[in-house]
Amino acid sequence: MSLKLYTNKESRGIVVEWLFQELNIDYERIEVAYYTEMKAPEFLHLNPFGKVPVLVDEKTVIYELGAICTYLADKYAEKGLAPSINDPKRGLYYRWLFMMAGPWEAACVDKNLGLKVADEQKMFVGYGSYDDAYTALIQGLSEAEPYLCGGQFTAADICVGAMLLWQDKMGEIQPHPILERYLNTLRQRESLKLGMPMLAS
Ligand SMILES: N[C@@H](CCC(=O)N[C@@H](CS)C(=O)NCC(=O)O)C(=O)O
Repeated sequence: MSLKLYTNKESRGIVVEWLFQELNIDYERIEVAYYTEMKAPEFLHLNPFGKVPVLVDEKTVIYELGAICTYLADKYAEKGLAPSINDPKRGLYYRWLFMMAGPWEAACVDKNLGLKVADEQKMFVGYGSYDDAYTALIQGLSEAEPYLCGGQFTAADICVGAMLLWQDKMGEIQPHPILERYLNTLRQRESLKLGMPMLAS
């Protein structure tokens, strides 16, 4: 089988499994143990960070969740999980994917670690402050109709949605009716129930 997903059932690799449900294609799933297999030389050769998920497509090795999802959505463009290359919605699609992997994740990790950004430091910090990132998130979600790129469900909904569903379940994100409306839309997708059942309810 040409597509191999190195993952762990308790990792963000489950997000790729949600995407695979939407794509409805076969892949080989390889479970990698934390601490041991993930830090072994053979695995570090694939991903020097020693983290999952990693997708291998023939000789191409892709790590970073956002990169994996974007790659798969484009490789199987006929499945409609990405706006086409000339569609202006592609800009929105990229904005969400990069925002989630960059400023949003950094803001949340720093918050969980108890790191506080002083007002005078905000200009050096890509996300400004957690409150700025949250405001941007809610403002963006208020424009979802019902998905991030309008009527088309895309890989951005999978990357963004999985993160937000997880944070909501863990009580790590301040509730908001706009957030709840978006998450409830995602919870109705059959692929979520199959790919990431723990986040479907
Ligand atoms: N930036 C990476 C982060 C990957 C990551 O943090 N993976 C965690 C699981 S969710 C991991 O493999 N941790 C194992 C370790 O650091 O030892 C991505 O988005 O793919």
